[in-house]
Formats: sequence, C-alpha cells, structure tokens
Amino acid sequence: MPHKPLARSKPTSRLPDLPPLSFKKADLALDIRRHFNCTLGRNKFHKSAYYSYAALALTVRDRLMERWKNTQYAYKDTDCKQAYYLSLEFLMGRTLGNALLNLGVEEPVEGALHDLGIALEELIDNEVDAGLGNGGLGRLAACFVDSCATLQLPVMGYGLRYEYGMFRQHIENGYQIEEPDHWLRNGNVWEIERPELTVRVRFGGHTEYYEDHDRSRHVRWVDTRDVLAVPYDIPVPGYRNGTVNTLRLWKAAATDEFDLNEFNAGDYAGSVAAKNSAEHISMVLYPNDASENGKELRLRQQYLLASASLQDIIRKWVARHGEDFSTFAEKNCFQLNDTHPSIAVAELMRLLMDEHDLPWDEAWNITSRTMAYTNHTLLPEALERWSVRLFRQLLPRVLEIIFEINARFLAEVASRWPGDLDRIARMSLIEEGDEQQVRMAYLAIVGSFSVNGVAELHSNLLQQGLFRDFHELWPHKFNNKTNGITPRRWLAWCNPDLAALITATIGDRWITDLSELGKLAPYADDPDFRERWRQVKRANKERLVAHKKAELALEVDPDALFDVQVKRIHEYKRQLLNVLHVIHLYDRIKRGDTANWTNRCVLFGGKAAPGYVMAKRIIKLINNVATVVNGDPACDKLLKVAFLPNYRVSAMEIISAGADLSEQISTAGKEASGTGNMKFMMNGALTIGTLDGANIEIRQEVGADNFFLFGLTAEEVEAARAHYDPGAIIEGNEDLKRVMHLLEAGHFNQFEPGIFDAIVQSVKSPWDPWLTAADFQSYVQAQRRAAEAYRDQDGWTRMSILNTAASGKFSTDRTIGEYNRDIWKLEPVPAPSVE
Ligand code: 26Q
Repeated sequence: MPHKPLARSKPTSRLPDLPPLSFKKADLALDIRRHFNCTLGRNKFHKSAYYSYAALALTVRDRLMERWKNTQYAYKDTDCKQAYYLSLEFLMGRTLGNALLNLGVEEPVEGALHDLGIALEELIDNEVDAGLGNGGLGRLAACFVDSCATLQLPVMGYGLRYEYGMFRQHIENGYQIEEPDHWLRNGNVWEIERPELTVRVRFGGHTEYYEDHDRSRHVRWVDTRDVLAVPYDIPVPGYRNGTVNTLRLWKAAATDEFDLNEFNAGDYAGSVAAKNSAEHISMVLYPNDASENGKELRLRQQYLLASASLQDIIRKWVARHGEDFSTFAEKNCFQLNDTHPSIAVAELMRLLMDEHDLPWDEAWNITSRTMAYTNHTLLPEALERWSVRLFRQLLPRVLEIIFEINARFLAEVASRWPGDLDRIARMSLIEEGDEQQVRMAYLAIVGSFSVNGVAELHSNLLQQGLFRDFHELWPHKFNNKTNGITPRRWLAWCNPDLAALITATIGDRWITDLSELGKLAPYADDPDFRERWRQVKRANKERLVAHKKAELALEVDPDALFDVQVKRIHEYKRQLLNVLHVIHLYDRIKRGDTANWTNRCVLFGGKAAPGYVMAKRIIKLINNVATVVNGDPACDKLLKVAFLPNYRVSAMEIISAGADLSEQISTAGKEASGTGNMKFMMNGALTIGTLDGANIEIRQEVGADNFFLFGLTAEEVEAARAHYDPGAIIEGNEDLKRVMHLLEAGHFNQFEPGIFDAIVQSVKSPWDPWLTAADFQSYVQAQRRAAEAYRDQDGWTRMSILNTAASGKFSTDRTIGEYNRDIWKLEPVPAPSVE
C-alpha cells in the first residue's frame, strides 16, 4: 500500500476543544471507573469511599467544563458588561449535590452508581464543606453566585482560597473546643489552578515622586516586599441553563526572586521562612463574624483580594482595549461585600493613576462609577477601622491616596455646609484621637455610587442612624436589597420530598420563579394535601434525628415540637433568651404545671468566635441545661434539649427541612436581615420572632396570623434604654424570678460554681445592650401560643403550608434581579448549547 500522508493543519502546541460528553448512564459509569483507576490511581481493594466520591465528582466536573468554556467564550464574544462580587467569604458548603441538581443529571448518575453497586448518598457525605465563611454574609455570597448563574448574568465571584476554613467545633464537658479545618487535605476536585494568571501584590516599602519627560509628576511605590496571588477557579453552574460562571479564589505565594535574594545572601533557612510569611496570607479565615480586631494579617488578606482581583480585571481590559479606559466604567461593576474588600476603592485609583497613567479626575470618575457597597451590620463595634500607622507601614501608597480622597471629599462637605466643623469631623474618612484610624465604611460610601442595606428595616436604620450625614449629602446613593436564599439548595436539594410534593401539585416552575409557590396557598385548606405535607415534615424530622443520632445521644420523639435556633452564637441574637425559656419550661415541669402540655425538643447549634468569652459561656450554659433537663426523668418526653456540634452548611440542609419552629429572636434593630429565618420559612417552619431584620418582611408576606410575634420594636428598644430596670422586671415577673433563682442557686453548675455569674449579671444589668429581661414575658407568651397552636396539628400544618407558599420573595433570584436592575445593569447572556 502506498504511504498516504495524513491531512494536517499547521502544527500548533494548542489542543482543539473536545466534543460534548455523554450523559448516558453507561458512559457515566465508565467515566467514574476511569477516573477511579486512572486519574486517581485507586483500585477495587481501596477501602475509603472518598475516592469513589472523587471519581464521581470528576465525572460531573468533566461535564461542567465544556459548559464553563462555552459560557466564557460567550462573555468574550458579546463583549458584555460584567459585575464582580468581591468578598472575603464564600461559604459554599458541598458542591457535588448542587452540581448534579443544576446539571439535571441526578437520574442517570444514580442509575450509573446503582449499576456499580454504590449509593449516591454515601458518596455525598464524603465531601467536606467548603467552609470559607463565618455565617450569613459568606453564605449570602454563595447563594448570590448560584442565582447569577441561573439568571445567566455575567458575574464573577472573587475571594480568597483559605487553606483553613471555619474551625471545626467539638464540645467537651459542655465547652466549645476549636479544631483547625484543613479542608484541602485530600485535595479539592472542584478547583482548577491557573498559575498562568498569577499577579504580583506589593506590601511595605515607601513612595517616591518623579517627573516624566513631559514634566508631569508621578509616584513610584518602591522597596516593596511582594507577594504573588495565584488564582484557583471553581465552576458555578446555573440551573439547567448551560451557563457556568466562575468563582476565582486567590492563594498567596512567595515570589522567586524573594527566595533568590535571601539565598544569595547565604541565608537559605531565612529565605524559606520568608516564603512562609508570604504564604501565610491566605492560610486561615478569621473566625470573627462581628467585631474586627485590627490584625495586620487581616489587612494583608483584604489588600491581596482587592489588588489581585482588580489587576486581573484590568489586565483583561488592556488585552482587549489597550490603555483606553474611556468605556471601562460602562463595562465593569464591583460589588463590595461589606467593608472587608473596600480598600479596592483606593487600589483602583492607584492602579489607574500609577500603573496606567490616568489623571486623578479620570481615575476618580471611573472608580466612583464602578464601586457599589453593601452594608451587613448596624453594630458599631463591627465597623471596620484600621490604624493609620499600620496602613502607612503596610500600604504607604494606598494611604496617600486615601488622604487625597478625604481632602477632596471634605472640601465638598465644607462647600455644602460652610463652617460646620462638627460635621467635617464626623464625616472625615480619618477618625482623630490618640491613634488616627481609617473609617473603611466611609471610604466605601464616598467611593461608591450605590450603598445598600440587606432588609427594609436595616436600610432605613442606616439612613437615619449610622450613615445619616452621608444620606443627607447623597440620598440618591442609598437603597435597599432585601436578602434571599437560593431555592435550589435550600428547597429543591435539601428537601427532596417536599420539593416533589410541591412539583406534583403546582408544577416545577417554582425552582426558577419562586413566586409560583403562592399557588400552594389554596391547598392549605385541602385535608389530603395537608396530610401529605405533614407526612413529609414528619419524615424529615426522622431524618434529622437519624442524622444527628450520635450527637444527640438521646431518644427524641419525632412528634414533639422541634424548636430550633441555629446561627452564630452572639449576645445580640439572644440564644440566652431561648435558654431562659427552656429553664422556665423545666421549672413548670418540676412544679407540675403540665396541663395541656406540648412535647418539645429544643435544638441549638452555632459556633462562638474563639475570643468571644461570653458567647462561649452561653454554649456551656446550653449544654449544662441540656444535661440537667435530659437527665431528669420528670422531663422524659415533655422536654428535650440538645446542642448540635459543628453547625455548618451541610448540617443546615438537614436541620432546616426538619424544623417546626424557627427562633429569630434578636434584639430589634440589631440583626441586619438574617437568612436562616428564610431557610426555615421556605421549608415550612413557623417563626417565633421579633420585629427585626427580614423577620418584618417574612411576617408581612405570610400574615400576622401565621407568625409568632413578640418583643419590643427597634424604636421601643432605643426608648427603653434610658429607664431600663431589669431588677424591677425580674421582681415583677414570677416566672423570670424563678428562672433567675435557679441560675443563681447554681442549679445548672453544681460542680463548677460561679461559671454562670457573668451571664446572670448581664441579664440583671441596667446597661444590658440586648434587653433580654425586657422581652422575657412577651417571649414566653408567644411560646405558649406556639405550643398551643402545635397541639392542633391540622391548624399547624395549614400554617406551615402558608409559610412555604409565602416564601417566594426570599429567593436570591429576586434579590439578584434587583441588584441587576438598580445597580449592575447587566444583560443576561444566553449560553450556547453544548450539543
Ligand atoms: C471583620 C474584620 C476582621 C475580622 C472579621 C470581620 C468580619 C467577618 C465576618 C465581620 C463580620 C462578618 C460577618 C458578618 C455577617 O455575617 N453579617 C450578617 O450578614 C447577613 C447577610 O447579609 C445578614 O443576614 C445578617 O443579619 C448579618 O449579621
């Protein structure tokens, strides 16, 4: 046979794109086995199910890849405007189940696994949570990226790839013990390292002024100690729409020349140590969810995120447009998740001026038209301030720019309110005092065109209180965006039986249009439907008990009222008020006041910041009360109490589906929004709550009859402070008096005298910021109403259905729709079909 040369195109080192992969059960099974044997190098003798999980995850990831690539091509081709969500936290939880759901491949995958003799559920439990966040703010970011992909919006998340996420919590003798969360130990199949996109971030050094050939003045930031930021990309699939967006997380790494310099100086060990200090930056998530503590490492983290992300975006811009920034503001938008990344305001100015030669006014025009800031807290102690001294040492050039922004801003204030020096001092980005401080929230407001709160009440309080002066100056900047949760993870995925019942009743459009749930309301009066609803809830309660069996270590009656408070432990959230009620129930049992009793199982869960002594002591109190109650035969079925250790995203997926009563009992005016409240409501729990955060909107949506309201309003709270007298309240309330007496008598700490003294004192203090005693009576009454309502199972189930039916507003699809309509103004980009 004559030799026939192969037809070839010009040789290149690049590979062409792969044709689409199959979703057929047999092909999936083959790929799972191939990944298990080839990619992961395991064989049939390997015991751990982890690598079976990893093989499945890789098989699913392969299918995401082509959609991911096509989505990114589409963004490039359409040259669309893009938004960037900058956040120090993305609390993603597990990825596999969500990817299966959003790709719509649960069925063939379960089939493939079945043929291999494996149960999907077993594999799913092998994935460790990506706990790269503290709580609400971090989980909100995760729900947001899900909704952005589902709405086909070109939005990218930027965060940090912490080596250690939120600590793991153990309970020993009732005390919280923290353990490091080395979540990457076995690798992370969901991330793709992109070393080719590494950027350099500067720290330290000093600034120099020099004149250009045309005598224009420029600034050089020199003698810096640089750190590299290496991106790791995680795919974020939309719900069955072909779109896959990107979450880009930065890992800090040492530069090569850094090592070399030290090495040449003969200090090899020193060079490795220096490498270490660079890599420390992305080592660990700070586990405080409220008060900042001014640590240098935290500022380094914030700057690394801001600088690396902005450089990444600008590099992309320059590759396409060269040094022409005239349309940059029309094509880019940055959403700042609280003040944590707000240094981006000054960093964008620096990059545009020092690295791209723009004059101040042009750079400012771009910055103040692209930055948008979301506030998540009213607690004054949570407002970020950084000492000017630390700033000067770590980021001297950035500090100069902040001073210049401030000078120009204060000139504007002075011209609007001539001679009002108080106002200038109040509004300055620099707080004067023993030690000058940069007020990061003010930097964010001045540099942004949009400032939003996260629930109606919270946004109003921001405008009237914390940011009053700024609202007076720029009312048009302020707006509200009530939080939400993604209905994919928080209903379709975590509550498959309820989801199936809903879909069988009203169709499945609710998954991407949650207002459709409203169609369930008429069924609340249908006895058949109610019965099926009740059975699903009951099964979910059993699933919860089964899942937490080891941790509960007690018999729980699934017919009892499951009364649940899971969230970070914080005084303003008032887990203590809940404990006081539990003690009151115990006291009623002990004195025989149990006529018309409702059996109740009270569940707590949540982590305390390791340095927050009071919060940790509250955990101890919960556990000690649980020990006494559960150990007392008189309580038997009537009352059970448990603290569920290591509360996290994957735990909430089980807990929210199995709850009857959702505790949302913060001191009014303190919880910005809350999002756990929405997860419970969507899964058919009723809320007992104050008029705080999004509780107000939840009650509005579901109706006052289907919500157990108690407590002072935010306004009443502020008015009550002046004459607050908890001593008199305790004296005047027999129930509270007895509860306090049990506590003070050491009834719950017989072997550890004195450990609850500080807690007792906090309740009795006229300066108790959380007014716990003030709301006790009203809370106990609301709990009585809830208990009575639960005794009428039909009535309760009716209210449960109405809660789910009214939860449509609390989808992040609605929230993101509003961000996009009012702030980002992006066009959706349809994904090209893969087939
Ligand atoms: C700041 C500086 C240094 C170290 C840590 C921090 C820090 C970290 C996390 C400060 C605050 C947080 C987290 C705040 C948070 O989760 N806030 C919650 O945000 C939710 C989403 O908007 C709201 O629903 C909650 O009401 C709010 O408490």
